[in-house]
Amino acid sequence: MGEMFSLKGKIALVTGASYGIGFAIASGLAKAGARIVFNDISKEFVDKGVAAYKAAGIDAQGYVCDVTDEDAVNTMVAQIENEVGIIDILVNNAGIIKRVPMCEMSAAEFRQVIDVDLNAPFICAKAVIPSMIKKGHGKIINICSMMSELGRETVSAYAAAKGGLKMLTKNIASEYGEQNIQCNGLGPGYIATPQTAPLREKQPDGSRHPFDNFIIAKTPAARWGEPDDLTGPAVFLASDASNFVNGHILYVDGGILAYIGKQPQ
Ligand code: NAP
Ligand code: GCO
Repeated sequence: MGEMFSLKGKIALVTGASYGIGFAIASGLAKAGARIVFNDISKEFVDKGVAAYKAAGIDAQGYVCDVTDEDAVNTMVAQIENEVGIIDILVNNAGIIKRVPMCEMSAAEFRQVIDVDLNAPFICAKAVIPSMIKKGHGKIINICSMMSELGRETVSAYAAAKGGLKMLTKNIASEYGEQNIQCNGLGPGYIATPQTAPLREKQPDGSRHPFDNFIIAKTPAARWGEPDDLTGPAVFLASDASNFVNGHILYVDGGILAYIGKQPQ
């Protein structure tokens, strides 16, 4: 059974993985035997990431690359194939969010979120699929969201992107399943990372942020997720254990999507 979850001999590219969810997922894939390559948008963060992986006992290779830049992504993938080998596993993790009421959000801001959270996964998947086909297998994992299923105030661009990412996942699964490429989504709930730090900030009186209390009430597990909560599901979707799972969004949300929420006391 262990072999089924082994990633020995596999090369995994995790985008935007200097820290946060990407770092945790990459670390989990490494523990399962994968060779890790990752990118970030700045050399400073790539260098910090390489040091952090090293401190965790992981020999990760970092590349500076803006995932919205198709030429840069194609150059990075060619460099990885030349220096490390063909990418077996792609995790489209890099992402941004802008929390702005829709009617106050500029079209440029909306487009920027769509560019990173939806166009970039398309660009990165398109860059790795040809070699996966030649190799005879591939795994693509798109990091979706609660906002792939639900809306909320101020996150219109992000929800549109993550909803689109759910359908891009299903479409890649449909178009390349015959070439033994499985494309699935991982849908984290509310996870404690820099991206959600503003939603968890202590109030001036030392009390919890109202949104923090809201999420605790909406989550059966009554806690925020940790990035490490995602590593097991990620290894499953990256391994042979999921070879007949395709086009599925695996929500790792502590039960948020199943729960109406705790009745206010
Ligand atoms: P994060 O802490 O903000 O980290 C995002 C990472 O993506 C950073 O390393 C960032 O690099 C990188 N990035 C952003 N734009 C990029 C670009 N154009 N090119 C390359 N790298 C880029 O976010 P996170 O919480 O770890 O989230 C990671 C993924 O999970 C995102 O797709 C997010 O939407 C999704 N997600 C998060 C949660 C949550 O509750 N945290 C829940 C569901 C889904 P820089 O720091 O250099 O900009
Ligand atoms: C927000 C949060 C969420 C999480 C995540 C939930 O402002 O609502 O940032 O969007 O990041 O996507 O799954």
